[in-house]
Amino acid sequence: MQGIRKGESRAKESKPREPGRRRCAKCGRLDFILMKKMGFKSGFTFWNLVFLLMVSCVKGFIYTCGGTLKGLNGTIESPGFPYGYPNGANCTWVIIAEERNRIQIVFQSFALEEEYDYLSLYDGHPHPTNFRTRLTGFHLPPPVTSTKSVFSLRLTSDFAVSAHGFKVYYEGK
Ligand SMILES: [Ca+2]
Repeated sequence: MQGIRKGESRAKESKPREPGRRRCAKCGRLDFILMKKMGFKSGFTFWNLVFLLMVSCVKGFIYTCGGTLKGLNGTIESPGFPYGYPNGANCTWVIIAEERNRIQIVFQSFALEEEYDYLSLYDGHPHPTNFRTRLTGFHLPPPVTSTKSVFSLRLTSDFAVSAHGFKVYYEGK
């Protein structure tokens, strides 16, 4: 299975990555319009405005989601599945099973922009010491079973190009 926006992906590869410029293209236009309306009353007003726009730009870029799941079983889908997850996603799901139980996750669908967007798996809470593997691309990963009663997934995407996303079934055993 290939990405849903193959053309877009290729266009991206042919150009050098310019995160600052791409991320703030909208803000740049807004900046210009606002400056025109307000005029340059003073340097202080101008730099205040630039700072506010930079803050709103960075805020608008990050998309957070996820949550804590405590049921015996269930499914997790990336936001927007299967029509594409947002750019700038930083979503963490923590699955908590009953004590002494293990958690098995079975992938039902998986498509993330290869080498740019990732799903990180943690055998426990989403802490670097629990890091298990990082998945990307368009191949369905094999099932994974935790060694503890907690298992976490974290989706991170960059600033451009999306794909279907993922869907997993989890079960406490
Ligand atoms: Ca991406």
